[in-house]
Amino acid sequence: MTQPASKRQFKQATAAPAYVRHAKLKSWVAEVAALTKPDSIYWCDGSQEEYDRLCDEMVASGMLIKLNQKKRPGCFLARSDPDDVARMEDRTFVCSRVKEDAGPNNNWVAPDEMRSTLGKLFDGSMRGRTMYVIPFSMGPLGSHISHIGVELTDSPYVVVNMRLMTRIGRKVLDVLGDGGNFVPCVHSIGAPLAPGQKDAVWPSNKEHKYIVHYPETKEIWSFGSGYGGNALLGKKCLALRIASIMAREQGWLAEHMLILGIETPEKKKHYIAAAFPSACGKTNLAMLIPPKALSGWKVTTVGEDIAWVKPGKDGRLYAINPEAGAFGVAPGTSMETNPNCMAAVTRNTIFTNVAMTADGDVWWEGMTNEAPKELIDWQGDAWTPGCGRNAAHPNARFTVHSTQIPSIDPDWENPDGVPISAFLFGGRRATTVPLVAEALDWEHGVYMAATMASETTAAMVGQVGVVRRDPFAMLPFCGYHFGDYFQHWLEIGRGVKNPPRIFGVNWFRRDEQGKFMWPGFGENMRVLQWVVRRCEGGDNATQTPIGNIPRYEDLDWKGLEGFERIRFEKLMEIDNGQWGMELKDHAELFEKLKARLPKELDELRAQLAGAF
Ligand code: SAT
Ligand code: MN
Repeated sequence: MTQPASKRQFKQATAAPAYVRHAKLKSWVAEVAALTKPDSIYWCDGSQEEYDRLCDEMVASGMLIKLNQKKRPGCFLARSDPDDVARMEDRTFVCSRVKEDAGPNNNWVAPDEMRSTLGKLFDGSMRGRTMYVIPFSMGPLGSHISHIGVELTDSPYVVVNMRLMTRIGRKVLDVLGDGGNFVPCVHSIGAPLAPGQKDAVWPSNKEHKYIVHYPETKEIWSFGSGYGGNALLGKKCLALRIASIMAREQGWLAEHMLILGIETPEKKKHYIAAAFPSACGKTNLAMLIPPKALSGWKVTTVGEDIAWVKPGKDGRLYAINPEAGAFGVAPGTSMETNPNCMAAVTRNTIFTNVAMTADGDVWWEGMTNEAPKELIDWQGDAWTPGCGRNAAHPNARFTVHSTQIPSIDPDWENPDGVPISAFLFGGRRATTVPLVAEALDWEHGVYMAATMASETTAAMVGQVGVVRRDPFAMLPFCGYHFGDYFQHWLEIGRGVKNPPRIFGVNWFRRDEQGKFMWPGFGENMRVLQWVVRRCEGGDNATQTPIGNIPRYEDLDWKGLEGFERIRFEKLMEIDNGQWGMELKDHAELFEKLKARLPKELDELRAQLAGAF
């Protein structure tokens, strides 16, 4: 019996399918295959049938566990290697020709030296495996803001996640045509298989890990890790590090920002883009449901991690979400904190490193008040409450397509993007930084964003809870010198007639007992409301040295009347002593960047220092 063409092709064909017309793409794929020596090459068409087949194969190999299909139809669980659970910032490199161009914010190795190191590691690294060719579009297919990449990978887990996170397959090659530009992305887990060798459930390279970007040639090479931002190369590698470089060259912005829509009771629509470091609540804010008492206000989701922002002809900035899905943090997500997200992950979702219940459902810390009596933890071991271990890894994730988010905005795929009224910048700060402050002008807003800081989270390998400067929430993602990046931001704002207003926010301030002072989650709507009213020209603020802030009476307290004025004032306090120290920290950051720091920012710092 003859098999359908797609079946026959799988794991056998090494020649590109007839529909691939791009000669340069074909020769590059052949070149990488000659280096990495996979058993076969498979061109992903992006179909549902292909996705299902790859999932079935991973279930057979043990890489995926099929969850209870009655409770979670179309859902799977992956358990990673315990050493491969997050982005690795110290293994991430920007290899520009000139070291200064990468800036002190990036690890740098000379490109020739890196190419020689990687050449050895990639030599034969796909032996015994299939090399998948994944053409993908970041942004709606054919949008003038979108860019195409092609990822070559030996991980089927990467293929299925890329299908949820981006637009992949044949339709992308149709847009690419026979000569279009694409960003070449090569990924190998770095675990070749000898004939007959049994595969690990989550293969990766224990010794060597490299996530490498070449700015001048716009290439990405990633070796040794199969996890998240290290392996799904469309995300942080292309859509932020490489895109930030392209954006500077071409006059736009690639940012670590969610995008949300707000409809006011007057039916006016505003869009806000907000930058927060990884695992600081971008997904929750993007999917926020306003408190019932604030009737008439509606929030919709355009994106939850990345925004590409371009000046429009009307003098405003327009943003697209380059992704098509969410790779969100599971722990802490619940019906209380994010009901939209809980609804999104009821089906067709890939979970990574969450715990499994006895009946094949998922669980993570914070999902319910009480933990189930027994679980299988993220490493596959029996778990009971009080055993002293986490059931889910703190950076456990779900991958889900955007169309499953109930709050998805009708314009989320608008190829022209959505007009941005405000940019928000926020970190996790236990002290010093008030709930919200509006920058006095664009320059001051750039200063605010440039000097923001946040406590570190489990999204990257390293110590959790340490305050570090994370300008624009881009510290791990800006592909070039931060001084040049600040300058680019200054120029973008000066170049448009109606730039968005800029705000700093902090949902995470704590009281003397260490408790969060602000309820956060849905209640953040009150801050968004104030932001919208500011954008509409409202006279609802008072000026301080660090920006315009709301007075108690400027926020809508309907439904939260118990939040007293005295508590609010504590939450908004601008303490001279704390700000004196804060400004010393700003000076320290600027000292590191001084070779390329725009002088306006240092002038603003000096002015501010005089106020405290
Ligand atoms: O691992 S990812 O970079 O994809 C997620 C994150 O850290 O934001
Ligand atoms: Mn992120």
